Amino acid sequence: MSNPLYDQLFGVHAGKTTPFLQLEDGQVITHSQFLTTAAQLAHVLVQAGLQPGDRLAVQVHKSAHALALYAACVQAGIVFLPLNTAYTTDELTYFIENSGAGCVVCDAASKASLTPVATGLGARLETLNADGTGSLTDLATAMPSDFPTVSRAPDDLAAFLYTSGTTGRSKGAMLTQANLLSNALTLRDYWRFTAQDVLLHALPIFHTHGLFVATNISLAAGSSMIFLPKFDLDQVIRLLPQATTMMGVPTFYTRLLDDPRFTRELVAHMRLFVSGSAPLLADTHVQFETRTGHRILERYGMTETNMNTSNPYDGERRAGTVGFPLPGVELKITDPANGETLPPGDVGQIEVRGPNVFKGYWQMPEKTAAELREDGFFITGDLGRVDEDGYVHIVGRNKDLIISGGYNIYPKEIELVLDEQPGVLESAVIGVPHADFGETVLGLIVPEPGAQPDIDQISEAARASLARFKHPRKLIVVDELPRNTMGKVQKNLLRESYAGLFAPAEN
Ligand code: MCA
Ligand code: AMP
Repeated sequence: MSNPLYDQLFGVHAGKTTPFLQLEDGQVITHSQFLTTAAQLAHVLVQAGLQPGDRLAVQVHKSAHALALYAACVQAGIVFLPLNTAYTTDELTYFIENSGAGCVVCDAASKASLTPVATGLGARLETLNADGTGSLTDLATAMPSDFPTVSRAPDDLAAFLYTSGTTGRSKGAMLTQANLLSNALTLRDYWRFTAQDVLLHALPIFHTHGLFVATNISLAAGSSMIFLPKFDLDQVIRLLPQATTMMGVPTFYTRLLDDPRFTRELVAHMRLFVSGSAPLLADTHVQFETRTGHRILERYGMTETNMNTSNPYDGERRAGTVGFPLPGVELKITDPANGETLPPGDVGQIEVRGPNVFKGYWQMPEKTAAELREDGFFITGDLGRVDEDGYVHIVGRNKDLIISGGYNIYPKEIELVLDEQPGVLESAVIGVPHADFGETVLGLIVPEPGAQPDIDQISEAARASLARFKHPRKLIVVDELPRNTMGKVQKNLLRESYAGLFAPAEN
């Protein structure tokens, strides 16, 4: 009887008084203290009626307790479903309902708005605040500090992460114990993480990057983390001297480069900087090396697959590429029209297969079948090519997706909101280059004949239902949208027309 994910990431640290988390106020939480908190939380979840395989929806601020809740779920066999703290009540309602979560954990500030939602959907509601207080921890303090780990098979579900779709409906990506564990162990070895490492962790923990890549690798290696609530430039510069490694989205690196305090001396001792979630401009890569002497290691992954490729640790980290398929991961470039493998060097859709690839979308068999082939290859929706040296280049997307500061935004979801507004005939949402976020959201609105849409009212409607990071940075009224002969809106033309709108710095 075993629980591979718990045993190998968490259980291995039982009884260790080695530091695991260093918080912004300097407080250190040892592995053993962390596991005790997790065990107590696992008791609370079980007493709340959650059984192995049930979902726990969690929208809380980043904290040591929030991370312990993930460990508690793994230990109790409960499926962990973390949610972006920026999501509105409308967005949360969908996730809670779609996942059938048996319990919801939120910040006390959201309790009033989420209580009717949880009650209506038959889910229990508990609170957990950024400082570790809340009804959940009140219950946990009285619980035993040991929890009998629930047995799980490698194919059992460990987590759901929602990822939006081209139709505007989010899909719950089902990740198994084996998906998470295989990737953590592979990356630990590939990037040479050891117990001596200290990872500066400034990413959110509701996505793959901060939760599975950064945290799971640190756990697998026995490393410690400087665990910051968010990316705060001053704090990161203050704490980098205590770290050996950092992981971030490209915005982290461009913000650091924009600051004169970010010098070669500040990071001379660092072992590794990793970037992912969005394209790192070759220019940023070069600037970073010129400034610091370090070459950022860029890798490529997805919610559905964890990490697929990585630049090498020892070999050449090539700017503008995402490196090689990771050990155990197969990657091929295929013709989007028929799925046939293309000759080397050709541009096509990227497909991947391996132990990292998810089990499918929760209760969406058609969507699963459309993206996950029967032979196990997952169609990523990214367009790329493999060069003569084997490096993978991502050259575009075969999916209508905007990535802003590492957050994925699906235009369809925003268009659906804009289209509903008075005086709007139709809309198109595109991503345009942005110096800080890489891309940002632009909304183009075509009025109904004779109508004059109220832009302020439309912005307000978007604010009410969509998370802040999805809000169009600008809304522009246009007479019509360019269409091809099939009637499809030509977003590539729109992207070209508005490319200079936010004047990206030499992007
Ligand atoms: C914050 N805002 C944003 C974003 N973040 N708007 C657009 N895109 C964003 N990413 C809003 C804020 O709410 C604020 O609104 C305004 O923009 C400016 O906020 P600012 O203070 O500049 O932002 P910040 O709080 O410093 O956050 C920027 C950030 C953050 C540090 C880049 O977005 C971040 O940590 N991103 C990482 C996302 C991530 O982990 N992605 C991994 C996904 P207002 O002015 O109204 O207050 S996993 C994944 O993609 C795959 C699997 C992979 O390969 O890793
Ligand atoms: P998500 O759906 O949040 O998991 O985002 C996954 C998507 O992020 C991928 O399909 C890519 O389009 C993009 N992505 C992740 N890493 C990189 C990278 N290093 N370079 C370019 N795009 C990336």
